[in-house]
Amino acid sequence: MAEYFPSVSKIEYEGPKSRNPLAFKHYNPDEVIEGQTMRDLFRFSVCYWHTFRGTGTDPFGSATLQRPWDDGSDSIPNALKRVDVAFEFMQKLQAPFYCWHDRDISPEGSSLKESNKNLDEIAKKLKDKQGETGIKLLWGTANLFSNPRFMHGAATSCNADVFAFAAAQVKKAIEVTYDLGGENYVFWGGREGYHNLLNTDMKRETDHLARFMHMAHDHAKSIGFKGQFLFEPKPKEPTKHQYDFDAATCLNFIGRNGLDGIVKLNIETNHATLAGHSMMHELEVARIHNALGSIDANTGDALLGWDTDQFPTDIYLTTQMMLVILKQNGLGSGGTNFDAKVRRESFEPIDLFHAHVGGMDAFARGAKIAAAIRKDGVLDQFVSNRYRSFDSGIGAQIESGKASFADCERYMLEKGEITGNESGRQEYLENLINDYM
Ligand code: XLS
Ligand code: NI
Ligand code: NI
Repeated sequence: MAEYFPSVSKIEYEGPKSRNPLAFKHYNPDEVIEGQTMRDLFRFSVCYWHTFRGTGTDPFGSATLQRPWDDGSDSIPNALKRVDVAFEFMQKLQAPFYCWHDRDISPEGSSLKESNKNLDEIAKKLKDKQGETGIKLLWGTANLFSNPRFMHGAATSCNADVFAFAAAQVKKAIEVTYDLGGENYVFWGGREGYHNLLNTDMKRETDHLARFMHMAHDHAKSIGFKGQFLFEPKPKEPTKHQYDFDAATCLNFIGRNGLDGIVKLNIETNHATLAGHSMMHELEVARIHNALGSIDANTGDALLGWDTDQFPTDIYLTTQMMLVILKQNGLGSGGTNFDAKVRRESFEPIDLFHAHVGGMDAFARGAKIAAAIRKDGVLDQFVSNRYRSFDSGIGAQIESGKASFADCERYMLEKGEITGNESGRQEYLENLINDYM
């Protein structure tokens, strides 16, 4: 069989002293962190769209990326060949998972029927390759944003036909995800949002989105698909205002529409920062609501205001992320999916390896640092000590719901003035984290 990355052999762990750019310095799949192997902790995943369909186009220029195996066509033979490329890449990278949109893996046909047939044909090969290599599907999703029919949105389109088309497409994507043993199914809002309220019935649109998710869940149940549903927040792009703005907005939507326990969140770093949040904030919002399902690992650029989807290399960022993820003992059925693309100037196939190897190592280092911080317990102790006034007395009565406003008044009238305010020690704690870096 043809080899598509002939200059690369399997990427191995060589340890922190290695200077081999195509070796892991920190990601050691069998090394145990807080009771689980790095392999199980991260569940690294390669995304099909950026990695095997990215061309390097931007609004100002055409394709730059050299992909010698790809004839550029959206044909079945090309799609079949890409499957070989993808599995060779993932195997050499030691990535245990991958993800796709339906239209990344197979060409859209001239009718829904033909598109479904194409999808089946490619899925058959994906299934064979999964069996051959042991690589698994982390999640599937449907592309409900590229085709012009979705110009007004998909589930939130003003056109009921578009809703129906999207429903049919998601039905099929869930079925294929199920058939391939996918462990999750993702809903990212694509064009579910608006550009101008003057032409938009927001109430109707968001109600339709909720209906759509219930219909998806009903269908998943009816076929026996038990994978986790994940909602992926993003505040803007392509629309000015996306309905799945951030973790808190999505959780409100989930709770208000009876989707609690059905839908968790897939949190993406660059989307967090676009929403004006840190990734750590978004992860923590999801975690405390028992909704942190999976992550799309990438990073934005501090100086750019859009979704640049760069590979994560910032160890401070991955440390913060792993502090939250370790708190919930990993990502369950979720994983760490590199929803990231190489820059259009990084046009050689080998750059795909550099990008992923660096991202995996950045997470491994972040996890080691976070685990060391957690092991010493200084941070946790500081935080629990900071709230100790709620452990007894009036604080405990407030937390347990036993104290009324009148009780608080009685307490304060007797006491006269508060006691117990202490320094928040932010600078001390920031220095403390640096001591572990
Ligand atoms: C786009 C999103 C998308 C989802 C999957 O910004 O990140 O790639 O992850 O539809
Ligand atoms: Ni994403
Ligand atoms: Ni993104």
